[in-house]
Amino acid sequence: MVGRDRSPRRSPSTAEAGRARRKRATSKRDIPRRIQTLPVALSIAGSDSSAGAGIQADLKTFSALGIYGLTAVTCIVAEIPGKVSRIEPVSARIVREQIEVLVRNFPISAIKTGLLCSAAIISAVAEAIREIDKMRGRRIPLVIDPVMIATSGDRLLEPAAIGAYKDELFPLAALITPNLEEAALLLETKIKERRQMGKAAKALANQYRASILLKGGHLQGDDAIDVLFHKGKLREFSAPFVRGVTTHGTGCAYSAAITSGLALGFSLEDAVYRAKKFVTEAIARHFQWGNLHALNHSLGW
Ligand code: PXL
Repeated sequence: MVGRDRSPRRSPSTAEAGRARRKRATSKRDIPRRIQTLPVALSIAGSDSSAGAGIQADLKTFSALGIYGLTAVTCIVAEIPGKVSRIEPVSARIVREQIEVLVRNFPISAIKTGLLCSAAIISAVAEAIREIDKMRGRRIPLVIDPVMIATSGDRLLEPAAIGAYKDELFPLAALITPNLEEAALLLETKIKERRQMGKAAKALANQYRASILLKGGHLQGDDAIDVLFHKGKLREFSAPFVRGVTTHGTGCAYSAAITSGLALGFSLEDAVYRAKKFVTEAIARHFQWGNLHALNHSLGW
């Protein structure tokens, strides 16, 4: 006589039945297999351990704005918001190689640079970008955030690197996005009032044959006003200045958002307009842990 088979297989427990159901729900057949694609942008920048600036900020911004972000790391910064502890550059050779392998394989629509650390790295980046332009027979949209000094006041770029920026990288840019301090260092003059911003933006645009977005964030007043000099015209972008937030990496998020806009095919003016809105919201809806603040990069366009 054959006895009743009481093996768990024939009479599954509730837990097993649940496991089987979950397995069915995630079986290969149910995963959409349509090819998905996104516009691609590349950030060439430093790593910020606290993830509010640098490549971490760029990647968060790209993701929030519908862009697949790639990175070429230039240096590693050990820091928390407000305090840079140590910076170590990587070799110019590995910076160049990161860019080259990406460019050979991904359909990159736009590039941004952030902290480039040294003259040698700036030269390597400029050489790699000249190669891309030559290969494609046209200029790739390049946004340069000429990061020199952190919001905390810490110097991030070696002084000798300013010459390399001017001679090698700026001439390849579609847009350069200095803040007032950076513009003052580049022009070797002081910019103290709003009235002087237009003139400074024009002077930089003429020197480097690129459009200039001069960010007036740190200037007095209730509004954060930026001036864009593009195709011979000046335009102002203004947003209420959000007080009481210790911002860090605002410039990174701003230039990454502009780069996202260009990768999506927006005009430069439109990309700047929308990026300004994105950054203003990211500040207003920041995250906070005690007195540590961080931008909220997760909001969309
Ligand atoms: O926000 C400027 C900046 C850019 N890039 C990196 C940084 C910082 C500021 O600290 O660490 C990597």
